[in-house]
Formats: sequence, structure tokens, C-alpha cells
Amino acid sequence: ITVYVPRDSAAVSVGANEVAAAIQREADGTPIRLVRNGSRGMLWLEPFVEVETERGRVGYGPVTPEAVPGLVAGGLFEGAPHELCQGVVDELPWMRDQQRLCFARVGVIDPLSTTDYEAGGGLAGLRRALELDPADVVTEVTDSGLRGRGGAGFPAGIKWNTVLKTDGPLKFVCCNADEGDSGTFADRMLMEGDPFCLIEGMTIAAHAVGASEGYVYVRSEYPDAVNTLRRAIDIAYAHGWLGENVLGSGLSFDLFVRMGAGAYICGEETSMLESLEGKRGMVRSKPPIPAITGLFGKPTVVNNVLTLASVPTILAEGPERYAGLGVERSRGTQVFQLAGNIARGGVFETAFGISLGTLVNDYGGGTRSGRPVKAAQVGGPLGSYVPTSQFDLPTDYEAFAAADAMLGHGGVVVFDDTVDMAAMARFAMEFCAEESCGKCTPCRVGAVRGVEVIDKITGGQDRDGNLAVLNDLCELMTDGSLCAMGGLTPNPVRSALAHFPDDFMTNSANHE
Ligand code: FMN
Repeated sequence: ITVYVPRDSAAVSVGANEVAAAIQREADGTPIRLVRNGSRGMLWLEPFVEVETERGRVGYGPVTPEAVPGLVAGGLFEGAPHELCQGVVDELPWMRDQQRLCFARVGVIDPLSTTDYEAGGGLAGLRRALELDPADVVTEVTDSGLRGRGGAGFPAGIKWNTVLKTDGPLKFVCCNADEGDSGTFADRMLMEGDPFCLIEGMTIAAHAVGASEGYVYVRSEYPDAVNTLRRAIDIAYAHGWLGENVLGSGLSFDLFVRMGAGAYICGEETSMLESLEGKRGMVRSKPPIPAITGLFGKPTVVNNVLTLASVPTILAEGPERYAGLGVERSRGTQVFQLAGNIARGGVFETAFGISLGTLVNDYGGGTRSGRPVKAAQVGGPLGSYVPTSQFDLPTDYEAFAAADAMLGHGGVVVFDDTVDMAAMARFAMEFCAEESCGKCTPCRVGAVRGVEVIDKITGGQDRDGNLAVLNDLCELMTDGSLCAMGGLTPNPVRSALAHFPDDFMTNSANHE
């Protein structure tokens, strides 16, 4: 009898370790194999316990340690009905309606089992890539239409091609696992739930561009992800997937994990490179671009976790399948993360094009508070607030851009009608003031002035004049900032102003 209890840190934070211990205790002689898997991403059901049955895996959740004796007595190990029983996991609408390519194995397998990994299709992409010329690997990634999942949506193949074409004895592949955006957790879940997938993607990238060293830059708030990754890397070396002669191909690729120290700006790629070099996380001017002058001045691929973890499936199955999913120039799948005031929060991977309303209302079940949805902030703290009147927007980079919004890393943070949007606009400026690296004036000073001027507006002081000043300031930050930190901070501010002007009439945002 195989029983699964996630070791994912979201599950652990709500008691999964205690549940696992209780199941071991209650098994009392019944021969069970307890697997600590990743999370399926139905976070409202965590700790989510699964049992292998003839019908498939049957899930129970949310399970408390106190519920375990009753569950076991009631036939948990046979997959018996129970008030916590959710049914056959793959048949649940949340799971059934997804197209999991990047997350295919997350929550399914034991994250550190090489047997599980290969049985689930792992390594097929790397094996195939190693048989191809580097340039052909780059072509396949280009043809798949894969775009960077870290926020900007830049085509991965074009970036890789620049690194491939830049000569040099030493090149790097760096994975951005800083995952600083509010409401995002997919990078973490992938690293904890299927770390070999990221290792495989980075190794394919190394072969494609001619890199011999890789770094994963993980935020310090993710100690479990760091541990899992480090263990996975050791195992990968022991199996010849990393090191001197990767899978006998002659490719030499070494992989290291580095921890950040808690600065949002270190997710910006050039700051991340500075931080990786042991310096303070300050933005570099571009050009030169990291693809040409990156880590320690060498040609460097910088990609997000989900970008790199999407590569193995593209190489395994060919670019056509991936390119066949999605809409317009947004191809393949996006790993959406539903968070904030939402009834059912978690990870939902599906082809681009699904509407925001379908995600938030149909799958997410609306707000957790039960009150009407007012807006969702999409794409992290620098993303726009999208009002419900725009919830039919298809999730497509360009459609979002045309609506003055952005998809970013796929995080969706939901707010109910009690939210004060002027306070949220003020928070955006405050966040920028707090997190700015300070190198450029529009961001460093603009954000401080932004807080002040919003306070004046909500305080009723020369509203029209100060609204004009705020608009000017937003324009200046957008056009004049060195990076997207200051450049995008006006997004939440302007969207709040455009869609919820009435919220700026009150005094309620003027706290502190
Ligand atoms: N990209 C990430 O992958 N993770 C982050 O946490 C992250 N934080 C960022 C924070 C700021 C302020 C800015 C301006 C950008 C951030 N980015 C982040 C985007 C990166 O600069 C970069 O575009 C990305 O790592 C490139 O990889 P991709 O093409 O695979 O998305």
C-alpha cells in the first residue's frame, strides 16, 4: 500500500509532517510505503493525503493529525469513502482540466527518486538534446515559442542563440529562483516537487549554448527548496547526469546552488548576477546584455525556473506539441498561481488563453471571504490591478499589455470589495521605495515622492494639481528608470487610478 503525504513546504506549514507521523503510527503493522511527494497544487486541501488504489490515487484533505486515527480505522489504506475524501485525484476538475507539462510530475512522484523521475518521462529530453547539435537544440527551443516565465516574456531561443553565438572559453547558465513576486510559489513547488526537471533543463541549456557551469540563485526564504535541490544535485552527479561526462556525451557541466539574502531587486537579472558575484545587489546598465557580458563578465543564459523546467518536455516531444498550445504569440502552457483572497488557491497549469475570470471564479471559486471580487493583481507587485470588468481578458502577453496589464510570472492575487485601491497604490510606491537598489534617481526618489503625493491626494489637498503631479511622476518613472523596478511601479498605481478613481476620494489610504 503506497500512501503519499507531501513534503512541500506549503503542506508542511499546515501540518503535513505531523500527519505523516500519525499515519505511520496508526498503520501499526499494516505494511505501508509512505512517500513524501511534492504538492499537487490544491493548496486549500493541504495536507493532502493520497492512497494508491486500483481506481487510481484517491485523495483526502485537508487532513489533520487528529483525523488520522478515524481515517485509518475507516479504511484510508483501501481508499474508502470519508468526509475528507475528495475522490480519484486525476478525475478532480482542478486536475483533469489542467495541461501539466512543466508540472507533469510535481506532486506525483517522490522528488528525489531517479526511478520515479525516469518512469515519469524524465531525462528523455536531455538524452535527445545530447544527440543534437547545439544549434539544433536552440532552434527547437525557438520553434516551440517558449518565452521567459520570469516576467518579461522574452523568447528563450533568441537569448540562447546570442549566448551560443558569443565565443568564449567559459559560459554560464544561471537560473533565477529568487521568486520575489507576491502571490507566486510555482518556482518553489517545482524545485521541491521535481528538482531533477530543473537540473535537466539547465543541462540542456548548457549543451545548447556551450556552458560548463550553472548556478541556481534561490531566495533565502526557501530553505526547503535549497535542501531538496542540493540533494538532487548530489544524486544527479552520482548518476552521471551532471559533472565531467554527462550521460557519456562528453558534455561537462557543473551545477551549484547559491542563496540570496532577501532583496526583491536581486530577482532582476543583472542584480542577481552582481549578487552571485558576491556583491551588493545593484542593477547594471544594459547594454551590455547578460547573454554577452553576464556572470563574471562571461556570456550567460539567465532564465527563470519555469522557463528552464519547460525545456525537457519540449526536447522530449519536439517543439510542435508545445507550439501547438496557447494563443497568438503566447505558446505552450503557463503555470498560474492563484493567491490572495481566494477560496481555492494553488497552482493551475494550462495553455495560454484561458481567461482570468475562468481562473479566478471557476477554478479559484471566487473570494475566500465570500464577498464579491473587486480586482486581481496579476504579475506580482509591479503588475496592474485588473478589475472584474476585464476578467474576460485572455491570458496572453500581448492582450494583457494592450490592456495596460501584464502576465508576469503568472501570479494572480485576488481582492474582495473591501480593498481600498488608493491604499494599494500607495503600497506600490512604498514597496518600490523600500526595495529600490538606489542606483537611479527616478526609482529611488520617485517612489518616495509617489507615497507623499498619493497621501496628499487622499488627504484632499489640491486634488487636481496633485493628480497631475502623480501622472507626471509615473511617466518619469516609466521612461527614466534603469530597470523595471522603477519602470513598472506605475502599473499598479495607474491601474488603481484608472479603474477605481473613487477610492482616491477618501482619506482612508492616508494611514501611518
Ligand atoms: N525573474 C525571475 O525569474 N524571478 C524573480 O524573482 C524576478 N524578479 C524580478 C524583480 C525585478 C525588480 C525585475 C525588474 C525583474 C525581475 N525578474 C525576475 C525578471 C528578470 O530580470 C529576468 O527577466 C528573468 O530572470 C529572465 O528569465 P526569463 O527570460 O526566463 O524570464
